[in-house]
Amino acid sequence: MVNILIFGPPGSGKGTQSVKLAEKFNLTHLSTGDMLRAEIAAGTELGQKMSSIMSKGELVPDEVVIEMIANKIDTTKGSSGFLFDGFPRTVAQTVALDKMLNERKMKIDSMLVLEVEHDELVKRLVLRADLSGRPDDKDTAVIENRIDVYKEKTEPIINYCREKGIYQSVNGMGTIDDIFGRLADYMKKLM
Ligand code: B4P
Repeated sequence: MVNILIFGPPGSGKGTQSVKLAEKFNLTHLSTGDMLRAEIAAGTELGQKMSSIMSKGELVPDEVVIEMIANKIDTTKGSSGFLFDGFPRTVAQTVALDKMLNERKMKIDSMLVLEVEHDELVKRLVLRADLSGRPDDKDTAVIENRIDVYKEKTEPIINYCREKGIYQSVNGMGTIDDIFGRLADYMKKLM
């Protein structure tokens, strides 16, 4: 089993690259953003509660996403590893993931951090808004808030992973294929 965190600010290409990496390396792609949007689309009680938090660009409560991830890990059979996309987003989520994996005789093997300039992040998300219809992509003030939340609550995870010796920075600027090539090179060393 190889378990990887794809990490980076909103718009850094986590979702885009995770789909391609999961296919190439036969990993199970777990995106908490996708899981939450599926709850909203299905009109569940949880989805209704989370919708207003997400449309403001704030993080949903830790316990909600931790439970979602634990369920997915336990119900996925025959996987050769997990690619975590958009999870963890707080140090508390990271500690919970570590514990969850340890209890199941697994660990986080690497954290690949996509580095992208601020203006490029905003540009990508504004462009995506038309296609995605996502309320959190439509408004530049919400996009800026998401980037601020990332810096305040999510970026501290980098130090946690650096201390564990699993942090790897990756240039996230350029074409989707260029970035995929860089990520795939790191992945090959881990497989
Ligand atoms: P996410 O779904 O994770 O949203 P995201 O940060 O915007 O990343 P995403 O993967 O979608 O975008 P990507 O960078 O691939 O989360 C949404 C919300 O859910 C959060 O704000 C939060 O409220 C909640 N949530 C999710 N997980 C949570 C957690 N663990 N805890 C608490 N709350 C949580 O790509 C963006 C765009 O750029 C795409 O259109 C893509 O085509 C384009 N792009 C990518 N690479 C490019 C490139 N190289 N060149 C040009 N365009 C590129």
